[in-house]
Formats: sequence, C-alpha cells, structure tokens
Amino acid sequence: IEGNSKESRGALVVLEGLDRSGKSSQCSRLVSLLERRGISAELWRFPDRTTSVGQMISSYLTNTSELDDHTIHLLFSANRWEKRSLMETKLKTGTTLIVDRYSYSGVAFSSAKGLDMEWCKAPEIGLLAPDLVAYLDISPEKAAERGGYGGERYEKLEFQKKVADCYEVLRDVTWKAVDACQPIEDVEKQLQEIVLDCVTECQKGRPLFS
Ligand code: T5A
Ligand code: NA
Repeated sequence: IEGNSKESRGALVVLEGLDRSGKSSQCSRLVSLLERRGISAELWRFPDRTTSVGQMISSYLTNTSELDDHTIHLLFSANRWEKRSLMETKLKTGTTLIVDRYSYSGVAFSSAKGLDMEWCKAPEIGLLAPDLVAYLDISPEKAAERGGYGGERYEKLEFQKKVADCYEVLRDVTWKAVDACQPIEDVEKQLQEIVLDCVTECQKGRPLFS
C-alpha cells in the first residue's frame, strides 16, 4: 500500500515493561492526549486476544491449555504477523499507533524461560520497527504489590525477576525509560513529551522501517 508521500505518516509507539508496570493505563492516556490534539491515533495491544491465534494464546495464559515453550513463542509472533499489514496501512495513512507490548515482550518472556535469545528474535525479523520504545521501569517487587497479580501464567514474582533481566539485555540506547513508580500523572507527563516529539518527527517524514 503506497502512502501519499506528501501526507505525514503516523508513529509506531511501543510501551514495554513488566506485568503491572502501568502500560495499559498509560496507553489509553496517550491515545486520549493525541485525540485532544487532533492527531489520529489508535490503541493496539499484543497479544490481540480477539483473533483465533489470540484465543489460543489467551487460553495458554489463563492456564486453560498447555503448550510447548517454542510453540507458544511462535504463536505470539504469529499474532503480530497477522496484524502487520493493517498496521502498515494505518501508519502510512497517518494514524499513530500506541501499542501495549510488542516483539520485545515476545523475546523477554520466552528467553526468561530459558529459550535462546537469538532463536526468540528470529521470527520477529520483518515486522515493522517501532519509532519509539518507552520502557516503564519498575522493580518486580514493586510491580507485584500493585493491585495483586491476577493469576495469569507469568504473574509470579520469581518469573518477573527473570523477565526484568532479559529486558535489561534487550534494551538499547534508543529506548526511553520512564520511572514507573512515580504517581500515574507524573509518568503520564513524561511519556507525553517523549511521544509528542516522536509523532512530530514522523509527521516530518521520518521513514518507516521493517
Ligand atoms: N507476553 C506478551 C509474552 O509472553 N509474549 C508476547 O509476545 C507478548 C506480547 C500478556 C502476558 O503475555 C506475555 C506478557 C504478559 O505476561 P497482558 O494482557 O499484556 O499480558 O497483561 P499485562 O501486561 O500483564 O497487563 P497488566 O494489566 O498486568 O499490566 P499493565 O498494563 O502494565 O498495567 P495497568 O496499567 O493495567 O496497571 C496495573 C495496576 O497498577 C495500577 C493500575 O491502576 C492497575 O491497578 N497503576 C499504578 N499504581 C500506582 N502508580 C502508578 N503509576 C500506576 N500505574 C498503574
Ligand atoms: Na495490560
């Protein structure tokens, strides 16, 4: 799909972090902000539990089904691949996507189980590269205190510690880390600045990478 090169494109903004780091809360606040500013924006999340692949993932996460670690890894990746072309269309036609988890969750959570990190990265190659990765930084202990874990498969302190270590390895200098232990409005303020800068850059014609 060819976007009109004279029209500005949307930004692909990804929020990452441990379970309970506050991603969903911040993603909806960001979309509201952009809409108030007259910027076309949508909230997306992975896993997208609405597709048939997503339903398999959901029943795995709720411990309703068992799957081999490699198999569930590939399903999470497939769940992103099935959304890739729509994602590209949205971005090229000027809609900014605020995405609650993406490939980095895929790699961090599977490698926390002991799968090889390079193997975990391979199926993500060719997906659209985010313009911004914002990391909601919180210790596993602090995250665990929040509202209690809901009992999904990965919501255990010991496992979240391993995930935090994997995120540490994955993180690069382009990621923007925000202290997620601050009051929700303070996190919001910091994210707003970072995201608005990114949206502006993309409107100016920053190329889209895969
Ligand atoms: N996964 C995901 C993989 O293994 N591979 C993959 O490829 C992908 C995409 C999916 C699970 O699947 C794994 C990762 C996950 O374990 P999910 O449906 O995305 O999980 O669920 P979570 O990300 O775990 O969502 P949570 O709801 O647990 O966490 P959020 O979205 O980070 O946090 P949020 O905003 O819902 O807030 C949690 C609580 O904290 C409070 C909120 O009010 C809420 O009660 N809160 C704050 N409290 C104090 N101060 C703040 N600043 C706060 N911000 C929020
Ligand atoms: Na969430």
